[in-house]
Amino acid sequence: MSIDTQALHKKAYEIRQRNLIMIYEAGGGHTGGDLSSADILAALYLNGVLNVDPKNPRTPDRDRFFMSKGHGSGLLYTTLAFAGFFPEEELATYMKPLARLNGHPNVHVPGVEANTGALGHGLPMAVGAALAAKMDGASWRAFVLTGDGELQEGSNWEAAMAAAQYQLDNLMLIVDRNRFQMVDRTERIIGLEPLADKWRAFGWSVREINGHDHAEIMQTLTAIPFEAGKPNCVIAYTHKGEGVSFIKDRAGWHHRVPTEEELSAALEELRGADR
Ligand SMILES: Cc1ncc(C[n+]2csc(CCOP(=O)(O)OP(=O)(O)O)c2C)c(N)n1
Ligand SMILES: [Mg+2]
Repeated sequence: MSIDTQALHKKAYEIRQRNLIMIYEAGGGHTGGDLSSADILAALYLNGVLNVDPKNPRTPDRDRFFMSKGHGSGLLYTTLAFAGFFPEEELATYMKPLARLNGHPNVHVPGVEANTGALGHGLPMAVGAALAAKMDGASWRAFVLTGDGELQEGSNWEAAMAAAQYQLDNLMLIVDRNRFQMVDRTERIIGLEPLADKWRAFGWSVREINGHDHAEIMQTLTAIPFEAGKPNCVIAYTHKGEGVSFIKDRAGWHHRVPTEEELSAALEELRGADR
């Protein structure tokens, strides 16, 4: 690990800790999926993958990021706060009445590009954004993170065809391939494999990575475009609940909130890995 990736690993574990506290205080949230995407979000926002300015979040030439797995709003907000888009203290208002930190991403929050969470809509939006950049001759890129279960939504595959048709090599889809959806493993509900081959067949350039390895994440996300004229797909193999042994790979933790005892045990584990 280089110095940079070590620092990023530490940040991702700090995000996980703050995120779990937020879910506990709110009495709601999506624990397993937040923990699985934390390393990817940390790389995007805290290590310069996305060209965004927290002090000027609407600057026209910014990269656009769509959190298509919008149930991960807690993770998105925590990362945006860590990146400086709004004060960390606001995280205490997550899911509180009249607060803007809603249970799914809300465009009124600085840094949030779109309201998402009805699964299957982030990729279509990102395709539109990437096409707009091409039509404007602009150099910004569109990134989107989907869940793997989310890919069972047919809208993704319509968007996939459009992206290839328009040669959107300024578009990057990252799939959080944690192999679980809400109640069970994806392959036991509507199987996705061979997932990489499906994207290739749809005309995309595909790379498969360990979604918890910061060196691999950084190398891959900064390599856009993988091939001129082709949209980019990163299948990031992750674990739902990564970082906490009693949450990891357990379907029951999709949206379970930790008890006080579970929270302190989880924080202790996360602090131990925070090196
Ligand atoms: C259209 C739609 N259907 C159902 C839901 C309810 N829902 C929220 S999360 C989820 C499971 C998503 O699984 P996955 O995409 O694999 O996400 P992750 O494992 O990263 O949490 C479901 C069914 C939704 N938000 N939107
Ligand atoms: Mg999943």
